[in-house]
Amino acid sequence: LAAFDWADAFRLEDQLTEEERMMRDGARAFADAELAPIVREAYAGETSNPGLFKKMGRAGLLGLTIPEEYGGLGAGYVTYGLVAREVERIDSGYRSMMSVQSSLVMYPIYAYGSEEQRRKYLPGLASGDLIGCFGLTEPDAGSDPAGMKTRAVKTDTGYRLTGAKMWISNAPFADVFVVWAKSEAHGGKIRGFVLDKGMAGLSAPTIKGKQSLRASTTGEIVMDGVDVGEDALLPNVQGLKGPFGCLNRARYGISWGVMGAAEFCWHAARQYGLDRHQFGRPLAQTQLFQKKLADMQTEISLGLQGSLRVGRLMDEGRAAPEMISLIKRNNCGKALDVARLARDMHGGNGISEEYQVIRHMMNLETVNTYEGTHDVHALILGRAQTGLQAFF
Ligand code: TGC
Ligand code: FAD
Repeated sequence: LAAFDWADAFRLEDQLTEEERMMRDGARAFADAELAPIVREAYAGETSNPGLFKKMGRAGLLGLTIPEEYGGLGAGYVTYGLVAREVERIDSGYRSMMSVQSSLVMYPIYAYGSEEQRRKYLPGLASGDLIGCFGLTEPDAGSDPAGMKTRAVKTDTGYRLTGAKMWISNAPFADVFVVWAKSEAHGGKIRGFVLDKGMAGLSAPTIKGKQSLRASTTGEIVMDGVDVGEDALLPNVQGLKGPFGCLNRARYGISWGVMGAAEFCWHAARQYGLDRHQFGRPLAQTQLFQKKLADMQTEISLGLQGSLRVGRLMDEGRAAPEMISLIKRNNCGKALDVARLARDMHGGNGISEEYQVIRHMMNLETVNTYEGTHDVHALILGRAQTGLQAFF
């Protein structure tokens, strides 16, 4: 009979290539050395260090799937997912910093940009010398980005952008802003623009007071008549499929990432139950405690297996967006359940930052909401199986 590894129930390890394992181990070493020691202070102080981007860049974690000629590694989507899992094992905010840069800034410049735009931005974004952000959400358009108000009006030399974006990761310290606006010159269709820090009329105030994802900096993007040249337009896409093409990749990465956060919480709860005695025996020797551990193990094992399958299909060019909705929704929801259980299993200690499970729990509230809420992904899946649109 085969041995059972409680921490790797379906032998995920055996399903990875040597190269994927190597990249994963590198990301874990980076996360342990550079992120774990600073996360508690960063979270408590609601600060994130922009210098981390250079460290991530040096470790090869930015733009993993972008070809080497533009500074990336040309790696596959399974590798990308494995790296997200290791970074989010430490904190969802750090994974957020990384995935915005890779999937939401580098990917659209690579996939929809001109050759000049690729050469201008991608190497600096891959090394972390440049920091990027992605502006889709607005104060009055979140789940329904088609309702955006930001406008691009044609001028003699290019476009003038006016509008405001809300809840934008990395915006306050970003050098490069990928923003989406309705362009009158293109029949009101949504188009992507790449803006540079320092342009007249462009600002990015910080949103303070977040009780979740505090180690990642979030801001607004205010565009008060920002004049850009024709060369700021991403020429090769129009319509909502532009931003959604980026979201597919980021949502997929999140499905792996949240499993990393959930694994941290599960392992912490197991160890706590082994160490702590009540009623003369370890908590882990009670039936209720073991049932909770079994639920955690089950959901995480199934979630990882689902992400691996979708990752392989992405690498083969056979993944449908609905598959990504399924794993983003389910893995976020289950990770949140696991974190809440782990918080409970730590008793009073569970609310202390020292044990870290409550930080993951708070973070996962954001991750369950951004990149399409749990319910919005349910509606995407509902539409796919009934053919009926239930958004409005
Ligand atoms: P709908 O009519 O469904 O589609 C409009 C056009 O878009 C195309 N499309 C897609 N293309 C590629 N991939 C996908 N996943 C796509 N989904 C739709 C579609 O084919 C169509 O193309 P065309 O050529 O026919 O025009 O659009 P809708 O307006 O009905 O949208 C409905 C809905 C709810 C599915 C969608 O709007 C949605 O997903 N809402 C959620 C919004 C969201 O996810 N926002 C994320 C903001 S970014 C963020 O949160 C970053 S946080 C990152 C971090 O910090 O880590
Ligand atoms: P709403 O759309 O107003 O939703 C509120 C509630 O209503 C939710 O429960 C939702 O599920 C529900 N709901 C909405 N529509 C329906 C419907 N048709 N039927 C039933 N229920 C519905 N955006 C970016 O563009 N770039 C970023 O970098 C970025 N980073 C973020 C970082 C953080 C920390 C946070 C919190 C958000 C970030 N976002 C970013 C925004 C994020 O994508 C949105 O918050 C998210 O898409 C939800 O939009 P909303 O907040 O406007 O909520």
